[in-house]
Amino acid sequence: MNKALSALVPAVGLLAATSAGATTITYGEFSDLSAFQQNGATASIADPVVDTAGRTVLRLTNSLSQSGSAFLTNPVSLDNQASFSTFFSFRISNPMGISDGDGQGADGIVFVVQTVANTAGGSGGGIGYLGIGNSVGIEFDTWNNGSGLNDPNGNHVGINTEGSFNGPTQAIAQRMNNATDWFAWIDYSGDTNVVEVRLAQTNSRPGIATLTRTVDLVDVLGQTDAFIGFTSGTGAAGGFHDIISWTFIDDFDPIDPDPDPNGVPEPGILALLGVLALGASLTRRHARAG
Ligand SMILES: [Ca+2]
Ligand SMILES: [Ca+2]
Ligand SMILES: [Ca+2]
Repeated sequence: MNKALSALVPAVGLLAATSAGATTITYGEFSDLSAFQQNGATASIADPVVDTAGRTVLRLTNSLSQSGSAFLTNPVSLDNQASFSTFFSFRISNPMGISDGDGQGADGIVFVVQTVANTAGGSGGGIGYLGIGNSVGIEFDTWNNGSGLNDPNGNHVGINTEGSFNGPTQAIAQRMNNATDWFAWIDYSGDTNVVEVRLAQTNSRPGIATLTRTVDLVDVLGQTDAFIGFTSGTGAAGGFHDIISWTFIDDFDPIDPDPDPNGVPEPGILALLGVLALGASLTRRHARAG
């Protein structure tokens, strides 16, 4: 209950208006969870949580047979054609309980956009998302529940609506239960109604989306105010499900914290590289002359 009350305090310091009028919410770490409504198992996990890498994280679940979630108490306004871009890193560690085809640990994490802040959905294969209506949920699912929950295997991403695992899904080759950092990007354009999800093991934004789905977000939500956050679930298998960092922009503005050094540089960078190359050339000539 204390958590619920403290979550009513707005996180003024975390909000920053951009030049385009969009709002950016950034958590580089999670030592202050006062802006969150924590539900279910997440509310029962004492804060702050420091992971084995010394980082203060948002731990959603930490044991077997849990359902938990954390949503920002203040809704975001999706007035910019309902578009948004978000980027977060997560880690799933300490696998426990039984195993599926790819090994131990379950059930994953879901990034959720919905219309209320104080809910957590079904445990286990529900990943804390099952049953949350008027929602879009991007799942990072680590347990194979089979066709009953539309799981293609035990390690995949999916883009769902209405608290139902209604797909599509994309299998991920490397186990997400591997206790390393994962990086996820979710972008939604209200102009095209396309949700794009990207998943990588580095923080360089992949050029190609891992999975896409056409969704009319405002139609699904029934409103433009939305609560954003994360859910998780565990069952006879479990693990520590941690969000390490998170950025959310209430406009279509794809985030790339570490542009690919092998990619095509910006024109300004090309000019700088030209100056550096000239300098290097002059240095070589000088060296030869000496
Ligand atoms: Ca599953
Ligand atoms: Ca699934
Ligand atoms: Ca699995």
